[in-house]
Amino acid sequence: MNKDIITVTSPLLPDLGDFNELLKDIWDRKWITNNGHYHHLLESALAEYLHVPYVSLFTNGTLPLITALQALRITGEVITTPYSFVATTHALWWNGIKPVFVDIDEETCCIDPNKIEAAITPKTTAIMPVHVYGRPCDTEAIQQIADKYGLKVIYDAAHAFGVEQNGKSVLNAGDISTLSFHATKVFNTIEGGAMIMHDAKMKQRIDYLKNFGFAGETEVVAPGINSKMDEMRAAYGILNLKQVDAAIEARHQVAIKYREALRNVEGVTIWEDVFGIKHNYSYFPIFVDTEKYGMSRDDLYFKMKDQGILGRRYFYPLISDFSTYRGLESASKENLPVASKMAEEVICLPMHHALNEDDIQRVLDCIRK
Ligand code: T4K
Repeated sequence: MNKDIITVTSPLLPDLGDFNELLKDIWDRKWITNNGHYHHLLESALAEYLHVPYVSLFTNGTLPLITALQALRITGEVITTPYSFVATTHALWWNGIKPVFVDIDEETCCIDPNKIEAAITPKTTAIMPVHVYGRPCDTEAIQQIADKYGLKVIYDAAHAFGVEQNGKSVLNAGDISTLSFHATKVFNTIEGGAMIMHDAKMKQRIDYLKNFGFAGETEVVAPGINSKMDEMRAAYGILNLKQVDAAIEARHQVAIKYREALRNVEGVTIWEDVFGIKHNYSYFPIFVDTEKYGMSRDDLYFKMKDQGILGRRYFYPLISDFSTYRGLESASKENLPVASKMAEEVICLPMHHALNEDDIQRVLDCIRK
């Protein structure tokens, strides 16, 4: 057995020499956090790269979710998906909001717009969908429902860095979108995140909120929090932004090889690229049908593990199955048949810029044999 471990992802790291140069500059400036030089540079560079009007940097991808709900004064109930990382629902809970889970669409694993209206009650104030694996939600259908019922839409776009649909960034959909720049993401700042908003007024409000609500030395305009990105991580982000296109292209090449080899494997469903979408290849999910494949998802998952191939079952268990949430009415399996099925079948294969031919072959051999 080959003992080299192949992990589901591996962080994109800037050149250490280049990073040292920027660190030296930060040391010289003696300004290490609180809206510094590199913070400004990264916000502008990201707005340009992502084709969005305003970016506000955060210290991770969870705090912009929590802060967005505060900024839009969301209360009561929010419709969301159970098929995500647990931070999506936690952000609601931290705001004292009741999550209402709605089932997902099998083609995208994103919230199914056809099932949203039935979950709306007089207490519903917003929808919080997730662009799972970077596949865009049906943003038009979701916006139509939101407009009809006067609801806000906050997209958890943690996986959707750089994703475009018909030439437009998906990050411009809804009222606010949030990103994660965690080490495991396509673009990372070690820990980090961002919020995308449409107007200068909201950008200003968010910038206050992430700095304790300070609107000047002696004025606090809201009960804000501290979620500012420091200068070291902003500088690291500037360097990573320069190589992220190459990293995405390297991921694309891995996806091509996986697809060629797995397209005709009985019982294994893979996703193809969708016309009109600029994908970021952040994850490569496969879905295993036990009967047709002749082995269950978990058996394949543990077989891979035994061979040092650390795929991950993102997103199993469903958020609605965690003890914190499973008492909610909307968390029942009967309410979430598609999400339950996908969570039982999914394995995210290793997918990152540094996978080599041998790694890819080992993954494929393990699945095909
Ligand atoms: N919304 C959504 C939809 C999200 O997916 C996430 C985060 C968030 C919100 C919240 O954003 P953040 O607050 O995290 O910025 C990981 C990440 O910690 C998490 O950011 C991510 N989603 C989630 C899907 O995955 P784990 O527990 O699976 O990570 P971990 O530590 O097991 O790492 C996975 C693999 O990555 C390792 O096996 C090896 C590799 N790795 C990881 C790290 C941290 C490295 O090679 N180097 C590293 O430094 O949660």
